[in-house]
Amino acid sequence: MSNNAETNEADTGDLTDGFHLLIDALKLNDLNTIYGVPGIPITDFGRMAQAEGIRVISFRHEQHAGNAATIAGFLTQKPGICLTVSAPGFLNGLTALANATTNCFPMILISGSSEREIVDLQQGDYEEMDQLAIAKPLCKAAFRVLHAEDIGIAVARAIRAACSGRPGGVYLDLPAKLFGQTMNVEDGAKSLIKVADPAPCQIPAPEAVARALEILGNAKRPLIILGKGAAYAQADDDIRKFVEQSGIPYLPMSMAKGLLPDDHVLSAGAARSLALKEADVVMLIGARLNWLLSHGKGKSWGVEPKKFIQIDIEPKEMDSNVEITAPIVGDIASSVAALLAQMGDDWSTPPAEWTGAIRTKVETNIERMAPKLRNNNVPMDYHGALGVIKSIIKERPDAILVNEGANTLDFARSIVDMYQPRKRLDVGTWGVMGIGMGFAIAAAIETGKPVLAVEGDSAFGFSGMEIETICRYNLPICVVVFNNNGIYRGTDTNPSGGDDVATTVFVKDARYDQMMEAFGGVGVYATSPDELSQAIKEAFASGKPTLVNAVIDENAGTESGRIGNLNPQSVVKK
Ligand code: ADP
Ligand code: TZD
Ligand code: MG
Repeated sequence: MSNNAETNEADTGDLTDGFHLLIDALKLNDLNTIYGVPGIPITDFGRMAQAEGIRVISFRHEQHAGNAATIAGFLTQKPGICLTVSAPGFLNGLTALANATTNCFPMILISGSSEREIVDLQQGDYEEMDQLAIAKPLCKAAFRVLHAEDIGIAVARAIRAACSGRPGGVYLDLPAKLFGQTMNVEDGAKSLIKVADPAPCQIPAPEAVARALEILGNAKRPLIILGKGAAYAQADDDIRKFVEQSGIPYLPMSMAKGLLPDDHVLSAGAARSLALKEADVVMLIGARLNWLLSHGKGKSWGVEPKKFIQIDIEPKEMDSNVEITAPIVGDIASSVAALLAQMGDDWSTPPAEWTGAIRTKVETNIERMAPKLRNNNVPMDYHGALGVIKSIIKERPDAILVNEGANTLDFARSIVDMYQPRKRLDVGTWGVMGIGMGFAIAAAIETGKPVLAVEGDSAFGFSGMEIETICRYNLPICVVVFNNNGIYRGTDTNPSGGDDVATTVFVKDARYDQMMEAFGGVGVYATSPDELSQAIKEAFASGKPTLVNAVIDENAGTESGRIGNLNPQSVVKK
């Protein structure tokens, strides 16, 4: 303990401690919700935080609390806070911390830890682990606080690290002893920091903007790709204005859907292959040229060389996969505003031949898909079931759609139109299963909007126990489990002919709806599109926690959904 934190007994009336300094530091920075799991040494901290008006949402497993914090960060631009106990709880939270960093979402994992002296001498403390060292490679920054007087600084640094530049995960290590350290109240208050401007604008260089406009203006077949960085930036009006004034067709990445409505006349969503293949200039706004865009090269990008323009706050992102002819390093809000300001009245929209070709393709593809989406097959296929979800989101564009699975994800992404920004939350950059219930819970808590979680039966299983959390907090969440009896399909057989079932299949006709009923929620067993539609509508109307077990034809899916090509192939013939 430092001198400042040392106090004598006579002062007890005017004392504060580590518990309260942390609560005050969070509140001072408008961080009013904590997602976590209680236990030594943070149980009392959770209680005190609740007593002091912070909303503390207790989960059944830290990974889901961490996922909730992560998506809260995406939705609000404030770091989501996840609170875990030492070693095993901390480790359970790490996947979410790493996922936050990978997806560029601001999040702070705060974990209690064991006593430094014992950990460092490896003397076998309760839940001993050198957590700081383990967290470091998985986040943007990691800090340990040893003195109560440093809590204010540590929280400020954590916020800045999470939100500024490219956002990401931050780890804050709080050894048990810290919480009980005392300090004079006034000195304590003075030690806290209200972070001014946690995500400072990064204004792009005017030359960079001019270079980009020059290339874009001379393009014959330009394309804009909007990524989840653009959705995160909350520059919705300017992004829409820029797309519309430029007259350039755009493709939204998964979580950028709805930034402009998917039925917008410039949306190339339903002509993705054509747009990527044929474009001569591609402008990326908050989207990386990673695996989700085939690294900007190869078959899906056509034969003709392209020029790339990229807006990103992270300078090192430029040229990471292919040459970026016109990098615009800056925050998206400032960069798009600068583009609009420099575009000028003489801007000429792209040749009608290009926009017309895309439009025609979009219309043909939508027309071709329409009858499939209206099919009434029982058991349902993905199209029949998602046709229902598509209509429901059209009626309730303010609802938030959470989505994970393989076929369940890929079909939903292309079939279900989104109309408002940040309404589609999914597996993100990693394609990670298990985000479902954590994302759904945070979406409901942070926005107060109805949430529809469309989940593969495997995907749901990763976070399924959190439906108890949903019921406990009585959240307006409707979970729809696309139950095809397994991973990708329910039809695989054991190649050895042995008694064990195949590795990808589950118990047949499992009743996930009955799980929800076990916790007092509404469970519905739906076999037809009509039943599915009615169940979701009732859930939205009542706001009650609901789980619809949607029976999907176990033959309907394909291996790995749309990314089966990523599976390695064995050369051994057996
Ligand atoms: P998607 O998966 O939708 O293609 P990515 O996660 O690959 O999107 O890319 C998001 C990009 O957005 C990241 O490179 C990140 O640095 C960038 N980014 C995030 N927020 C901002 C912002 N406010 N301004 C500029 N770039 C941002
Ligand atoms: N574990 C984690 C954490 N993330 C993963 N992505 C996987 C495993 C592998 N995986 C996928 O990529 S999709 C998926 C797994 C297990 C589940 C697909 O089955 P589903 O969806 O039931 O959710 P469909 O509709 O049956 O295809
Ligand atoms: Mg499945």
